[in-house]
Amino acid sequence: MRHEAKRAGQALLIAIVGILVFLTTAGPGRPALGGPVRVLVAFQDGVANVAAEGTLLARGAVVQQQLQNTPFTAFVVLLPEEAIPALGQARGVARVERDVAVQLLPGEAAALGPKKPGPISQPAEVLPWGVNQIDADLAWSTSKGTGVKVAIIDTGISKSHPDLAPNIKGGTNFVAIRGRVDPSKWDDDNGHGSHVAGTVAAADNDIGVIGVASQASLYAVKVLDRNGSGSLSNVVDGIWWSINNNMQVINMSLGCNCPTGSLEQAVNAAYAAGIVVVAAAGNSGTADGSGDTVIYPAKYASVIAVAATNSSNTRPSWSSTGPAVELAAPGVSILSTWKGTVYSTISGTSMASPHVAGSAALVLAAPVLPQYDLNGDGQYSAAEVRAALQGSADDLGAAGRDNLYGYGLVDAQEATTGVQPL
Ligand SMILES: [Ca+2]
Ligand SMILES: [Ca+2]
Ligand SMILES: [Ca+2]
Ligand SMILES: [Ca+2]
Repeated sequence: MRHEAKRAGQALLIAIVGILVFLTTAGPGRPALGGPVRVLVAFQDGVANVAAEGTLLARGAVVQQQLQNTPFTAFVVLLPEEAIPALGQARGVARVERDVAVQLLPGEAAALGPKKPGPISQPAEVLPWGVNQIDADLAWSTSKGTGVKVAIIDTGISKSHPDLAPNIKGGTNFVAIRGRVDPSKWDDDNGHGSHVAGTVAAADNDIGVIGVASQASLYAVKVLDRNGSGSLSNVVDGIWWSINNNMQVINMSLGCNCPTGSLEQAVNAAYAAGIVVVAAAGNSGTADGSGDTVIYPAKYASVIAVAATNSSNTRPSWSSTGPAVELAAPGVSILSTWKGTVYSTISGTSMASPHVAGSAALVLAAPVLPQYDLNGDGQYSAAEVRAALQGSADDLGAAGRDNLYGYGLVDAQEATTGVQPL
């Protein structure tokens, strides 16, 4: 019922938005005044939709959409920038934040992938170098991540790809097409999300590639459009969807320089709910590796920030650095699945992150190792999976944890089996 009410309300509000004409006050030589900005308004627990909408309308906010998965009422609205502070003070309002753009990371645009459909016949299966480099293949006699639920918060996942289809178990969509959001339209129209999904869990058959966890269950959470663009509010809604749908691992190969309370709250809630949250550290590194260039959400303490390495276990100059970097994984010239039925080789920390997400899936489906079962209850919590990934990582660069590689190269074999490769 609540869901139906939300949808009906949304339809009405979209109609209202449709008849509005926004006046711009910008003129030659004058700064824009009073132009509406997109903001995410989260209400305190227990504030009902009707009360929330009344508060918004009274302050001139025009509702664009309602978040569908948050345990509290939240709307995306258009509002003059100068009205933000007053709305933030209104009764029942928890936070008001700019609904900034969230994107694929620089250098990972769709144009990098093949544009035409590939051949009908599929290529013979190969083991991608990155999957080999982290010794995932040496973990497979112990675990293939069977049935572990991994949410890919990205551009969708190709429904038709024969190397992904066996492991795709569901999905949802937050991207509007012609003003309408259809949750069933999570097919990938960009390619990036399918690439990430393939590194996590491309099937072990006789075609294409093999993912780190070839029997994990993939869930497409489409928050980025065909150009790789999306909004903070959709990422936040996607994280809450993942919590509500009992995901065990979240991969976010996306981000921005956008610290916001709503994003931090969502990833913290996911981690508290037992989800291993993994994200790309960013492609904003400096040549000498100086500076703190890790993006959000990777930068939050509840998220595993993953930097990139090449086949020589060295950081490419674009891989972001800083105290938040937790692990490193292959991110240069990574072969994986693409949209439609084809394959693509691309680079980025977006490609590194799913090597770690897949490794987390392997650990979650493996027998519990006493050295990582910190509280001795015979199960792995998200924090214990994290401890396993950190504790087994192979140190790179400066001795011990550092700002370029974190704890080092993720070691899927040792994290899963307890056996350190030779
Ligand atoms: Ca395959
Ligand atoms: Ca435990
Ligand atoms: Ca190791
Ligand atoms: Ca190190």
